[in-house]
Amino acid sequence: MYNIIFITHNKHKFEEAYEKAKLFNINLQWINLEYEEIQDDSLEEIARSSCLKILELRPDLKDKSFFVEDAGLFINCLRGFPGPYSAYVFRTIGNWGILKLLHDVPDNERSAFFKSVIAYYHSGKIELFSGVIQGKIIKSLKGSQGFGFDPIFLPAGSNKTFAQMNKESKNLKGHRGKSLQELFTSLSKPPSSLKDR
Ligand code: ITT
Repeated sequence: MYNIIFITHNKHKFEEAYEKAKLFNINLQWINLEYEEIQDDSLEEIARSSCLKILELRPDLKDKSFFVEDAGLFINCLRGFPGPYSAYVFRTIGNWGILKLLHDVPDNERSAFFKSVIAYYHSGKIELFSGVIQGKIIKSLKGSQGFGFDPIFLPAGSNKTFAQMNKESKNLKGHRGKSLQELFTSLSKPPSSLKDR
């Protein structure tokens, strides 16, 4: 059984990842660590630099395998806002603030996507994995599961928001489920079939 560590202070993110890891027979451990995240327009840069920051703070993790994950909601009619600034925007204006910003925007112009980027550290290297889910911002909050922007995000082809789905269904469709799938699949491959290792 593979042991890896997910470093996040977000319990919901860990729970989603834990569920997914079980399917791959991976034992996922949680380190709930607060660290300073850089501000950048790219989730990839933020995730990569978080790994480096963590190694500075916790040199004992140099010999371990761990990952961080950075995610954001990108609303097309707002030119990708809040994107990499999603945590700040959620803390400040929240779901109601987003609904207010989109108040006059018609149904066919409310498209948005979530993106998740994982930076996985092992043996002195960092590898990136990502996942995207397309959908749209609905006009009111629906559902009570999940976290963050889940109640206002309707994935394409679904009649339920992420907040109306259980973790398993969100993981099957969602951005984080997809980036985790990429990471865990790469870990499950025999070493000889892995490129650049
Ligand atoms: P860590 O950085 O400690 O992992 P975080 O909560 O700050 O936790 P992110 O920076 O990745 O996580 O996410 C930024 C925000 O985007 C997050 O606080 C949520 O409001 C929102 N978000 C991210 N993933 C989401 C999801 O799956 N569903 C709903 N909202 C999400």
